[in-house]
Amino acid sequence: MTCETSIRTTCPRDCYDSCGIRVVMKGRGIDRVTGDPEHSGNRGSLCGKCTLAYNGVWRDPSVRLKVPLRRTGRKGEGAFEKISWDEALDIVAGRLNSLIDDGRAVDILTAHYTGTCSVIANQFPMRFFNYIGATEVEPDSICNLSGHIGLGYVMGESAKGFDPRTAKDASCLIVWGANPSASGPHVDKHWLAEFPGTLIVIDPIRTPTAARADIHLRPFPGTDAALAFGLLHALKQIRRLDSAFIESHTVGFEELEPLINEWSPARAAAATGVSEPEIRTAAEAYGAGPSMLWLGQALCRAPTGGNAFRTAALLPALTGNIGKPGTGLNFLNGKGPTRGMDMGYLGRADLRSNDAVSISHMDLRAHLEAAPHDKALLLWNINVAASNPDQRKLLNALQSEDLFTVVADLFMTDSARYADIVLPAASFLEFDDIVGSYFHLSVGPQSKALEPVGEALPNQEIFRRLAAKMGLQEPALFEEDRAIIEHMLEPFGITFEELKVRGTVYPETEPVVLWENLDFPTPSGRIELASTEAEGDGHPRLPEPEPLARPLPNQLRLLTPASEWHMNSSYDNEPRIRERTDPATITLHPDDAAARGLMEGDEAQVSNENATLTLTVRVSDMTPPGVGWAPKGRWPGAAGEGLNINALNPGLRSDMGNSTAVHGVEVTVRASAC
Ligand SMILES: Nc1nc2c(c(=O)[nH]1)N[C@H]1C(S)=C(S)[C@@H](COP(=O)(O)OP(=O)(O)OC[C@H]3O[C@@H](n4cnc5c(=O)[nH]c(N)nc54)[C@H](O)[C@@H]3O)O[C@H]1N2
Ligand SMILES: Nc1nc2c(c(=O)[nH]1)N[C@H]1C(S)=C(S)[C@@H](COP(=O)(O)OP(=O)(O)OC[C@H]3O[C@@H](n4cnc5c(=O)[nH]c(N)nc54)[C@H](O)[C@@H]3O)O[C@H]1N2
Ligand code: SF4
Ligand SMILES: [Mo]
Repeated sequence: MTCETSIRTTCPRDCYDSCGIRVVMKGRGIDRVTGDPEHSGNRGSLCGKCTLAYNGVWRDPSVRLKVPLRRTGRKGEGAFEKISWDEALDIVAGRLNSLIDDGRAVDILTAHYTGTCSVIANQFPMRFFNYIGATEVEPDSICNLSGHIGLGYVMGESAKGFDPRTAKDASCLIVWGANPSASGPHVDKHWLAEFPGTLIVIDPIRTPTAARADIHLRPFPGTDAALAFGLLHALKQIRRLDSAFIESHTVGFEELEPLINEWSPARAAAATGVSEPEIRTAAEAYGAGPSMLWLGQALCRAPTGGNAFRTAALLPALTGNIGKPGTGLNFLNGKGPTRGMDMGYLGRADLRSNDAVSISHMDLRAHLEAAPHDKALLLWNINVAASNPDQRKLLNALQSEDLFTVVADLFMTDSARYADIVLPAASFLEFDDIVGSYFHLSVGPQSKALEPVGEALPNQEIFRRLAAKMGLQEPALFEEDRAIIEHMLEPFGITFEELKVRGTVYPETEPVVLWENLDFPTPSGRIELASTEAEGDGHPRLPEPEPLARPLPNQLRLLTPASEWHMNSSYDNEPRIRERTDPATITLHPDDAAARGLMEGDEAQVSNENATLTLTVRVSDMTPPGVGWAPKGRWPGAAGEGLNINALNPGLRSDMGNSTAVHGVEVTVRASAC
């Protein structure tokens, strides 16, 4: 009989939950990957998608990339031959060295994001790219950069939120533009379900999270700032603005106040579609306090997303809901700002000898099309062919024979099909690392449970070997994982061996009150309601209430947020997930469906000037009139058109940081011809 043993590890996906995982071993192999019953966040379960993927394609050698590959056919065709690591790295090193020798290091582009969020595999390769002086495609520009910038103007810091454990002290929580029922299912199932006070969800869609709320406000997408001003007006009327806090800890109230006065709840109701009584009820609940505010990542993915963040942050700032138990706001909890981890050590920006250059994901396609055409593009932890806007043109740009593309991934993704060289990456079950949650203030081990499949290597090892092939001498490029892990754990006084035994730990055992000292790293040292810094960057001095224009009649705003069954585009190649998610759908309000003669199950043509997709219609009032809902995450190559929902996004930019405004996309929907 073979005895079962188990290994504790942590899920490193880009997810609010950061679940504790128990890998049950039988002999030397994995029997099953399950949730860690002792983890306070997930309490023994994993989400459906990870349960299927980690016990499916992620461990299936017949699906994983196992050896380096060299392209033999046309780009995009998917024809490759096996080569050795030596050959593959020789080819890549040769191309990169020749660009560097010609003084063209900036024509080496690195695009990466959160395929894995374990700290070394997520950041260490940037040592290599910093050292050689490559151009970085700004990672957050595909996700939430506008939110970071907008919130930064107000608070001076965007990656320091509330400690979810202080929820026990709160009487009200607003979840604004987040849908944890999909994006953080255990936060939703446990933390939110157990929230002791009034839960307000602000989301145009009646998500499962919104359906459970005490109050669900449904502003039309892009009208959040008007709603925030209406709430502030109502709070002022019921004398819930905290004059003493405003006086001591903020600047600019006298400039802001006239705008608040102008935006009565009635005016905000007309602009947003949320009724005046709903605005007043929500203001009363939030104003009673202590109150918390969760700013979801979708809130900043609108053309006015940076402004929406600035405006929403006025709620805690003007009601004094900050720096006390049960208060505060949370966008993301950065591991550096909230746990003292030395994140800069991983990527070592100081190794650069040239000025850092970066471009936005919104400009990637145009940048590839522009001369010189013989650039090098290295993609790791990312699947641009599925996730980026301007999909048709991007795929076209990736087809250029002049471009030299290298993709490191676990799977033959659509992006990998366009690569000249494909490198097999090891999964989180196959190497040690550290995972820090971006919601909870916890840190967990990523523990190696088995040898990498085939010849796959962790990201960090791929770039160590490439640096060696290129003849680079800088010792930092070769630092071993164990030394890095020790360095990263220094603030916690715990060894990696201890962390693996204990599983997820909270460096601070008691709930932390973030911003307790009320010292804000803004230019004034106070919360900036009016911002000279924003003005200097070309933005309005004050947050603006004006809503985004509604779509033209006959058009719908398209929302494409997180799906319950996908992790961005990861997992679309898991057959049991496909079964649950096929066909690709768009959900329409009954009135919008009826106006187009569409019924449940019909095929519709969803189009704009960029593309036309065929999607199956779902009819439900979970979607408000004027909005279509079609979650992200499908592989373009899996659809008949070879495109996914991102073919409909021309690369819309938000108001700040040249960052994505994917939720500003507009489409027409009509019945497919019989
Ligand atoms: N329409 C629409 N588009 C969106 C969004 C939206 O809301 N709507 N959201 C945007 C957002 S928020 C984001 S963050 C981006 C995300 O977009 P991406 O960063 O492209 O995320 P994924 O599609 O999950 O691709 C990550 C890839 O990393 C691979 N991977 C996993 N682990 C490893 C590893 O250890 N090493 C390597 N080398 N690879 C690994 C996975 O197999 C996967 O192919 O998409 C954006 N695109
Ligand atoms: N299952 C799963 N989990 C994920 C991901 C995934 O793809 N799948 N992706 C991960 C990543 S990269 C990220 S960034 C996070 C994102 O996770 P969240 O922060 O939850 O953000 P989204 O899922 O993009 O959207 C959340 C909600 O915002 C609403 N929304 C859209 N536009 C607006 C608006 O203008 N105003 C308001 N008030 N609401 C709006 C949408 O209807 C949606 O229900 O999730 C992470 N977790
Ligand atoms: S993706 Fe999120 S919910 Fe699923 S196992 Fe990982 S951390 Fe948990
Ligand atoms: Mo994201």
